Amino acid sequence: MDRRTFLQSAAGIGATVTVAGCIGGSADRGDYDIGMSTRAFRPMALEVEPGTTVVWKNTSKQGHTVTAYEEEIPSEADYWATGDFDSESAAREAWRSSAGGRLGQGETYEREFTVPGTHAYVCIPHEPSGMAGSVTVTGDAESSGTVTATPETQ
Ligand SMILES: [Cu+2]
Repeated sequence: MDRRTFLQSAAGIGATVTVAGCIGGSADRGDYDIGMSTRAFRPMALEVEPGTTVVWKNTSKQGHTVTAYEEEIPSEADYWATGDFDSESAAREAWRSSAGGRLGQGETYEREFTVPGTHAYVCIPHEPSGMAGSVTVTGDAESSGTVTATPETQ
Protein backbone atom coordinates (compact mmCIF):
# COMPACT_ATOMS: atom_id res chain seq x y z
CA MET A 1 0.00 0.00 0.00
CA ASP A 2 1.44 3.36 -0.94
CA ARG A 3 1.18 6.35 1.33
CA ARG A 4 -1.60 8.10 -0.55
CA THR A 5 -3.87 5.06 -0.49
CA PHE A 6 -3.25 4.65 3.21
CA LEU A 7 -4.23 8.25 3.97
CA GLN A 8 -7.42 7.95 1.93
CA SER A 9 -8.54 4.82 3.72
CA ALA A 10 -7.64 6.29 7.11
CA ALA A 11 -9.77 9.34 6.36
CA GLY A 12 -12.63 7.08 5.38
CA ILE A 13 -12.48 5.23 8.67
CA GLY A 14 -12.24 8.46 10.63
CA ALA A 15 -15.39 9.81 9.05
CA THR A 16 -17.47 6.86 10.20
CA VAL A 17 -16.42 6.95 13.84
CA THR A 18 -19.08 8.45 16.06
CA VAL A 19 -18.66 9.50 19.63
CA ALA A 20 -21.10 7.78 21.92
CA GLY A 21 -19.62 8.81 25.23
CA CYS A 22 -21.21 9.51 28.55
CA ILE A 23 -21.16 13.22 29.13
CA GLY A 24 -22.82 13.16 32.54
CA GLY A 25 -24.50 16.54 32.23
CA SER A 26 -27.15 15.96 34.85
CA ALA A 27 -24.54 15.59 37.58
CA ASP A 28 -23.40 19.12 36.89
CA ARG A 29 -26.87 20.52 37.49
CA GLY A 30 -27.16 19.11 40.97
CA ASP A 31 -29.96 16.90 42.18
CA TYR A 32 -32.68 17.93 39.76
CA ASP A 33 -33.33 18.46 36.04
CA ILE A 34 -35.95 21.20 36.06
CA GLY A 35 -36.05 23.97 38.65
CA MET A 36 -38.74 26.56 39.29
CA SER A 37 -38.57 30.29 39.74
CA THR A 38 -41.57 32.23 41.05
CA ARG A 39 -43.29 32.10 37.65
CA ALA A 40 -41.36 29.74 35.37
CA PHE A 41 -39.94 26.28 34.91
CA ARG A 42 -36.20 26.32 34.21
CA PRO A 43 -35.53 25.07 31.65
CA MET A 44 -38.95 25.35 30.00
CA ALA A 45 -38.11 22.63 27.51
CA LEU A 46 -36.09 19.51 28.22
CA GLU A 47 -35.15 16.71 25.84
CA VAL A 48 -34.40 13.24 27.21
CA GLU A 49 -33.88 9.69 26.00
CA PRO A 50 -36.57 7.04 26.64
CA GLY A 51 -36.36 5.60 30.13
CA THR A 52 -35.04 8.80 31.70
CA THR A 53 -36.36 9.81 35.11
CA VAL A 54 -36.86 13.56 35.16
CA VAL A 55 -36.70 15.33 38.52
CA TRP A 56 -38.40 18.64 39.16
CA LYS A 57 -37.47 20.67 42.20
CA ASN A 58 -39.23 23.71 43.53
CA THR A 59 -36.29 26.07 43.78
CA SER A 60 -38.51 29.03 44.71
CA LYS A 61 -40.58 30.04 47.73
CA GLN A 62 -43.85 29.87 45.77
CA GLY A 63 -46.05 26.80 45.75
CA HIS A 64 -46.29 25.21 42.30
CA THR A 65 -47.76 22.19 40.58
CA VAL A 66 -46.40 20.05 37.75
CA THR A 67 -49.54 19.03 35.88
CA ALA A 68 -49.57 17.33 32.49
CA TYR A 69 -51.86 18.73 29.81
CA GLU A 70 -54.02 15.70 29.14
CA GLU A 71 -54.43 16.58 25.46
CA GLU A 72 -50.75 17.38 24.97
CA ILE A 73 -49.01 14.18 25.93
CA PRO A 74 -48.66 11.14 23.62
CA SER A 75 -51.86 9.09 23.60
CA GLU A 76 -50.03 5.96 24.79
CA ALA A 77 -48.60 7.74 27.85
CA ASP A 78 -50.25 7.48 31.24
CA TYR A 79 -51.50 10.73 32.72
CA TRP A 80 -49.14 12.29 35.28
CA ALA A 81 -49.23 15.17 37.74
CA THR A 82 -48.03 16.10 41.21
CA GLY A 83 -50.52 14.58 43.62
CA ASP A 84 -50.81 11.51 41.33
CA PHE A 85 -54.17 12.48 39.90
CA ASP A 86 -55.73 10.36 37.15
CA SER A 87 -56.72 13.26 34.95
CA GLU A 88 -56.14 16.94 34.35
CA SER A 89 -59.65 17.76 35.48
CA ALA A 90 -59.09 15.91 38.76
CA ALA A 91 -55.83 17.78 39.29
CA ARG A 92 -57.49 21.14 38.63
CA GLU A 93 -60.41 20.35 40.91
CA ALA A 94 -58.06 19.26 43.72
CA TRP A 95 -56.05 22.45 43.37
CA ARG A 96 -59.21 24.56 43.54
CA SER A 97 -60.59 22.81 46.58
CA SER A 98 -57.49 22.16 48.66
CA ALA A 99 -54.28 23.14 46.81
CA GLY A 100 -53.91 19.45 45.96
CA GLY A 101 -50.75 18.56 44.11
CA ARG A 102 -48.91 21.54 45.56
CA LEU A 103 -45.13 21.29 45.53
CA GLY A 104 -43.69 23.42 48.32
CA GLN A 105 -40.30 25.07 48.54
CA GLY A 106 -37.48 22.55 48.16
CA GLU A 107 -39.82 19.65 47.34
CA THR A 108 -39.25 17.41 44.37
CA TYR A 109 -41.36 15.43 41.92
CA GLU A 110 -40.03 12.78 39.62
CA ARG A 111 -41.39 10.90 36.66
CA GLU A 112 -39.92 8.29 34.34
CA PHE A 113 -40.54 8.98 30.66
CA THR A 114 -40.73 6.04 28.27
CA VAL A 115 -43.11 7.12 25.48
CA PRO A 116 -41.41 9.13 22.72
CA GLY A 117 -42.92 12.48 21.86
CA THR A 118 -43.60 15.80 23.54
CA HIS A 119 -45.20 15.83 26.97
CA ALA A 120 -46.50 19.32 27.81
CA TYR A 121 -47.36 20.42 31.33
CA VAL A 122 -48.35 23.46 33.34
CA CYS A 123 -48.30 24.91 36.84
CA ILE A 124 -51.99 25.33 37.61
CA PRO A 125 -51.80 28.43 39.89
CA HIS A 126 -49.41 30.24 37.56
CA GLU A 127 -50.93 29.22 34.24
CA PRO A 128 -52.11 32.83 33.69
CA SER A 129 -48.44 33.90 33.96
CA GLY A 130 -47.42 31.39 31.32
CA MET A 131 -45.73 28.96 33.70
CA ALA A 132 -45.64 25.88 31.49
CA GLY A 133 -43.06 23.55 30.01
CA SER A 134 -42.42 20.39 28.06
CA VAL A 135 -40.39 17.20 28.19
CA THR A 136 -39.58 15.76 24.79
CA VAL A 137 -38.64 12.10 24.68
CA THR A 138 -36.49 11.29 21.68
CA GLY A 139 -37.29 8.44 19.27
CA ASP A 140 -36.56 4.94 20.47
CA ALA A 141 -35.26 3.27 17.30
CA GLU A 142 -31.62 3.33 18.38
CA SER A 143 -32.02 2.62 22.06
CA SER A 144 -33.40 -0.90 21.87
CA GLY A 145 -30.19 -2.80 22.42
CA THR A 146 -28.49 -2.44 19.05
CA VAL A 147 -24.82 -3.34 19.31
CA THR A 148 -22.45 -1.32 17.16
CA ALA A 149 -19.18 -2.97 16.21
CA THR A 150 -16.06 -1.08 17.14
CA PRO A 151 -13.88 -0.37 14.07
CA GLU A 152 -10.64 -2.24 14.14
CA THR A 153 -7.71 0.11 14.55
CA GLN A 154 -3.99 -0.44 14.57
CU1 LIG B 1 -46.23 27.92 39.64
